[in-house]
Parts: sequence; C-alpha cells; structure tokens
Amino acid sequence: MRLTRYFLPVLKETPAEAQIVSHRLMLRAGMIKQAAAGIYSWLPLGYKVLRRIEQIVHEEQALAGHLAMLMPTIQSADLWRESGRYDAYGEEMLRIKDRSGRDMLFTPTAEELITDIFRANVSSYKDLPLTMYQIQWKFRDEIRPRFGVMRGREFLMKDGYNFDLTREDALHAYNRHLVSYLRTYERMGLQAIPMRADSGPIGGDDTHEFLVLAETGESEVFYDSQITDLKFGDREVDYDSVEQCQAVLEEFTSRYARTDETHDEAKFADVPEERRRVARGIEVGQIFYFGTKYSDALGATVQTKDGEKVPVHMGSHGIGVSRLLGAIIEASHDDKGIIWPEGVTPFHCGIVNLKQGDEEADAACEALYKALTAAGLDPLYDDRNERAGGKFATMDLIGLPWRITVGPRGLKNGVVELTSRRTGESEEMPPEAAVARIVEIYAAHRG
Ligand code: 5CA
Repeated sequence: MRLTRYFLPVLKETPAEAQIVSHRLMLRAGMIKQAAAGIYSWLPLGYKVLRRIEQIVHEEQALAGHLAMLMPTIQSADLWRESGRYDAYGEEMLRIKDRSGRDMLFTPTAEELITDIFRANVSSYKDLPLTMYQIQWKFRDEIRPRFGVMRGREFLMKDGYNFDLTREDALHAYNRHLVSYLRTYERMGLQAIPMRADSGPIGGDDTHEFLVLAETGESEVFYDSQITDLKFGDREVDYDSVEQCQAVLEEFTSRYARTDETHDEAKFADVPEERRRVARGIEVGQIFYFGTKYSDALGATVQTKDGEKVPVHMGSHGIGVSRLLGAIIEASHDDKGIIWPEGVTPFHCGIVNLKQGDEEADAACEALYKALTAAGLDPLYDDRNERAGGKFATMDLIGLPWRITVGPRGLKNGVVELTSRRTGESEEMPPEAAVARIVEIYAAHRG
C-alpha cells in the first residue's frame, strides 16, 4: 500500500476522552472512530489488525477440529424465554421490536441459538463430539462502556460451543479449548494466563478466564509469579489425546492464579511470600463447562448406544476479538506509539523515502515495494512529500515492527537502513538483504 492512496487520519493531539494508552493510540493512529457510546467504526488500519486477529483465531480453531459457522445478530426472544434467560439477562440485553410487535434482541452470546440448531439436527451419539464456533458481533448494553474497544457495547467475539455425550468428553473439549487458546494468544505476541473465575450469567461450575497482565486492566488478579515463566512455545499437542490436553491444563492451572471473584486469601497464603503477586489484568477470553444447563432447558438430547435418550453435555468458549487490539497495545507500546507483534501487524514493514522526488530514491523504494510484495508480504510505502521527521513519527505511531529507510546518501554506498521498532536498532545493508531479512522474519510467523 502507498500511503498517498491510503486513509490514515492520524491525530496530532491526544484525544481528551481517552483515559488509557491503547484507546489514545487507536484514535491517534486512525484505527477507529467512535460512532456512539461504546460503538465504533473500524477504519482501514484498525480493520486490518482486526482481520489479522480473526485469521489467527480461525487457523487455531481449525487445528483443534472446530467448525466455523455464522449465526444472526438479531434473534427472536422466544428461544431465550425457553431457557429462562430472557428475563435473567436484565438491562444488558438490547431488546428490539419488529414491525409486527414481536420481541427480538441483539445477541449478547449464543448458547440458545446453537442449542436450537443442535436439537433440530442431531439425535444420535454417533454425531458427537461436535464443536462449532463463530466470530460475530455481540451487543451488551454495558452501564459504563469505556476504554475504547476494551469495554464496548458492540464488540466482536469468537464464541464456540461443544456438544458431547458425557461429562468426561465435555471436559476434554474444555481442556482442548484451553490448549488452543494458549496457542492463539501466544501467536498474537501475548501472554494470557488462565485463571479460575466466576461463571456469571453463562452459568456452570468450571470456568477459566484468560488474563493479560496490564496496569490498566479492569480485573484485580492474584497469582503465583512462577506462572509467568510458563510458555506454550512450539510444543506439539495432539488435540484428540485426552491425556495430552489434560497434562497441559494441569501444568497451566496448578499454580495459584485467580481473579478477585474467586480469590481465596487462605489458599493464597500457601504460596511462598516472595512469589505472591497482586496485579491487574485484561480478560481476553473465557472457557466454560456448564453440563446440561441449556440442553435440559431446550430439550437437546441424543440417543446412546443402548437406545437411551440423554441430554448433551455442553460448554462455551469465548475470545474477545475486538478487545484483543486494546490488550495487545496495552502490552506493547512506548511513548512514541504502538509496537505491533509480528503476528498481528497491519503491514509487515514500512518503507520510508527520505527524499521523495529524487529519481534514485524513488526507484529504490519502488523496487523494494515490488520485491516485498512479490514475496507475499504487505509493505506500507510512505511516498508522501513530507519531511523525514514527520514520516518517522507516523511510522512509530502506527507501530509497524520493521522499517526500511531509503535515502540518496545511503544509496550512493549501495545500502538502505533496516530498523526494528521494538529495539530501535538500525543496520545498514543492501536493499536485497533487507528484503531477505524481512522475508525470513515473517516465515517464522506464518500459521
Ligand atoms: N458465551 C460465552 C463464551 S462463548 C461468553 O459470552 N463469554 S464471555 O462473556 O466471557 O465473553 C467472552 C469474551 O468476550 C470475554 O472474555 C471478553 O474478552 C470479551 N468481552 C466481553 N464483554 C465485552 C465488552 N463489553 N467489550 C469487549 N469485549 C468483551
């Protein structure tokens, strides 16, 4: 993409309404624009990151054997009356009437609708296990929408639902989701710690939230510092293996890590004092096992081998897709702007032409742009007629992890400069070497 043809409405001033750094930076970098309280338009740069995050979620869900689908945002109230949640959900649910006066609502989550699809189509144990998910907009009429996309009213969520014959099978699905989520967040450059939590309006006994540690997080968290040393890394886990998934769950949940809702001072006191941490975190996902709560209410049963009719065991599993942009920025920025992890960056690298209009500099930038594009990468070429300082400031603000700087002086010696946004370190090298380096870096980040 050439910057002169892009829509990047960066702001020079810090927007007064934004209280936390991710919200400020998303507004300043021209990624989002508020349309109403807690409701945002996604401008091209923000939408690009949102899609990168969605892509990682889709790839990791496919690996775990989960099926992508899509359910409507507007749903009939009838199903929600059947489950008893139409009244129980309270003021957070946005209720709508259609022209014939029928009660409709904007989906805050989708346990009812997916269970209805299941009961209409599945009747035998032979069709289990089954896990389907969607990435779809949700609406929750939060009392205090704030911090930009972190606590929106409209927000994008990945919500997945497992259907299993037995409690054991459903717990395996729970563990499988935990493994898959650990991989998903790490690919986004995040450490998200599973913490024992409270199940709220979704219901059920077993639930873990995934929290990214950040001072601006809305949840207070209590944990054993050893947990931050755990990395999923590139280990191989067979998703069909009950033992392997169970082992990962045990490894990642055996140390004390809880949100304030489930915190237990007495148990926390067992953690050696020097390892006890009280901090804040951003909840980027949650997994639930709730057994037959919805299948009982809606009559979703299957026939067992012996011909007996039993309710299916279910769980649901959510990732805060739009919230993740805020969480990633909270975890990765400096005073100049965003620092995107390679896994989610909107463009793979920036090309800064120090002397637009100089024949050689222009030609070198064009050649770089073509070579990177031919290698399957997506560069952003700052081809504006602006001074170098302004171009650097824009690149630093929007946070592309790598920048190639091209100027007449370097070109005389046959070199351009490759700079890391994270470390600020620069290295001079021939243009072809810079392309090769960037290709190599991203080869390691392909799914
Ligand atoms: N049905 C279940 C799992 S599919 C469910 O709704 N879970 S949830 O309530 O925990 O939401 C899943 C994730 O969505 C949360 O972990 C959080 O990251 C994100 N989320 C929830 N509310 C908001 C909000 N108001 N703004 C942005 N993200 C949100």
